[in-house]
Amino acid sequence: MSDSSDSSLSRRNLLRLSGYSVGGMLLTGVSFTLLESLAGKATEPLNQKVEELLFKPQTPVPEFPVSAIEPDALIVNTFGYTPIIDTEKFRLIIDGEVENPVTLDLETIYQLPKQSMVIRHVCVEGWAAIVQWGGVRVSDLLQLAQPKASARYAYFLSADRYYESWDLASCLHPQTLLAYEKNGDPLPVDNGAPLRLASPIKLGYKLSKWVGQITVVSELRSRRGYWEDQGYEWFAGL
Ligand SMILES: Nc1nc2c(c(=O)[nH]1)N[C@H]1C(S)=C(S)[C@@H](COP(=O)(O)O)O[C@H]1N2
Ligand SMILES: [Mo]
Repeated sequence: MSDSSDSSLSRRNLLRLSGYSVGGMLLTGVSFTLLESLAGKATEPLNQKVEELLFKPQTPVPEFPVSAIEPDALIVNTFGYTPIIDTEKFRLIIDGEVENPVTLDLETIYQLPKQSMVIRHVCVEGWAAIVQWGGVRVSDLLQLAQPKASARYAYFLSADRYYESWDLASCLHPQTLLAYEKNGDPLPVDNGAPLRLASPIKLGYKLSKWVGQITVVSELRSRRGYWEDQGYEWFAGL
């Protein structure tokens, strides 16, 4: 970023990120990329394929009005155990096929642009719920880490050992969030606090709760997802 920048938003975010250094060497690059994404400008492409995905406008799914929220319809669906997470010590790790692996605390994540949406959550077991989610776009988080040319998928690893893999385009969809709010309140632990996936483009089992790590990969591993490995469909698009 040049010193002659006149964007106060950019300066603020640069300072905020500087306060939560993710490592001296890569700080400038990380901030630069975030600022460029906030400003809506294309950086000099690292590579065509990932950059294409990062900036390709993806069709948003129509949202519901706030009045359509069904506060009691979201059924807690936890198959293993509910992990106990110390939010002070919590760190989100983004690693794998990225130029800049990052480790982010929650304060840093809360300072990133917040996205709110009212969408339908659909569980394959035959129920659905209209829910409002607030959180950070996964695309903004991946921008910080700068996926390499080889990046094609991302694994979302959860504190209860739940795991899911997604195609990168779905990760980068503007309505794919790591949510920390549900229906205007802080996300309850049973629903995946401090961070859970929310998106109108995937079935419920893709929407991992208690996400602590995003690992970008070029090839899917033999284990693709908690339910997928038991025969459920991998793409699971809505
Ligand atoms: N870590 C984790 N994530 C998970 C699950 C789980 O058991 N563990 N269940 C999935 C399923 S099948 C659904 S429908 C939703 C349910 O989200 P909720 O419990 O917030 O309603 O979480 C998904 N994400
Ligand atoms: Mo589900």
